[in-house]
Amino acid sequence: GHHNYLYLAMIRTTRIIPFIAKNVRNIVTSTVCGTKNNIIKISMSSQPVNSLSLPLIKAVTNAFVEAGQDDTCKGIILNSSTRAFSAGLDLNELSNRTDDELYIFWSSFQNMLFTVYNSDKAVIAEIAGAAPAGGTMLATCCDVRIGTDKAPIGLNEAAFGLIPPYFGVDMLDDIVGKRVSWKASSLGTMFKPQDALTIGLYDIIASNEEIESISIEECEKWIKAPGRLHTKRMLHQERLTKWRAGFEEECLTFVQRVQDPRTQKMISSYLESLSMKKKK
Ligand code: CO8
Repeated sequence: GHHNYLYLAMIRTTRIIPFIAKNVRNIVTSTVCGTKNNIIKISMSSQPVNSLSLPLIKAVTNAFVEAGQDDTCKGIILNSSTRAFSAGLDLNELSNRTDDELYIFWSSFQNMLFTVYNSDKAVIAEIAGAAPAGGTMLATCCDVRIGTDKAPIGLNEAAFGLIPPYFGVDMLDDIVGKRVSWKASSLGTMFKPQDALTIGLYDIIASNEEIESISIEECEKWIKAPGRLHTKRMLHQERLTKWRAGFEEECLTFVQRVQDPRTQKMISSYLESLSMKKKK
């Protein structure tokens, strides 16, 4: 609305560095960077590990929408200012919820991934910490993934009893090929960074010190290719069409799966095991 317009006007005229996306309780910040100041860095900062809660999902979505509306912005770098890139879905969002809450959650999650995947900007994922499950999905919706040697990545759902969503597997298929993707999603494999590089899930491995500058360099390389945008639109068309057509049914399937008492039990014991780990 009006508020948004003023906010965008502020970005265009003053380019204050860093500016904070206002509507998001500071769990996501957007900063301008790059040699021409035409890259927006979107940093997720929901402590401790950027698990994807509804507010974080909405904040990431808004940050991408706002960057998308900024014509001076040519590229986006998505990163994290916590120790993980993202711990995937916040499993508390799946525990003891109503059908409506789950429906809203899953449509918001899908909407975030579409928004990232559908972005016209050159989008780089700068991954300096773990990116399991939903974290992987966020990364695979970007054009390029740059990891560090401290950043395992993979659809690990099956390793603890959940089913990865079909669109997450689709995205992985497109990057590493069907056999590698199907095998990894069935076993719930978390790839070590070097292995992720070998299969093409990471495009580059960088040191912790260099990852920021390498991400900018890579983003500027993508920005420079004159045919990049139309090629991206062409290549993404098929997935987007399938995704849009299946959107609502996917939400209903999700609600059903999550409400299954076995799933509920599994989620609570997994959450418990995560917090037990810490007490050791
Ligand atoms: N959800 C909720 N809380 C979490 C999550 C999560 N995904 N991940 C971590 N936390 C919590 C921990 O319980 C811990 O809480 P507390 O401080 O209260 O004990 C806190 O965050 C910090 O976690 P760690 O101490 O484990 O932090 P580390 O730095 O040691 O490790 C990791 C970070 C590697 C990210 C680790 O936390 C981890 O492996 N987390 C689990 C990741 C995971 O398996 N995510 C999958 C989520 S499922 C998903 O994304 C897709 C589901 C598909 C749909 C299903 C349909 C049926």
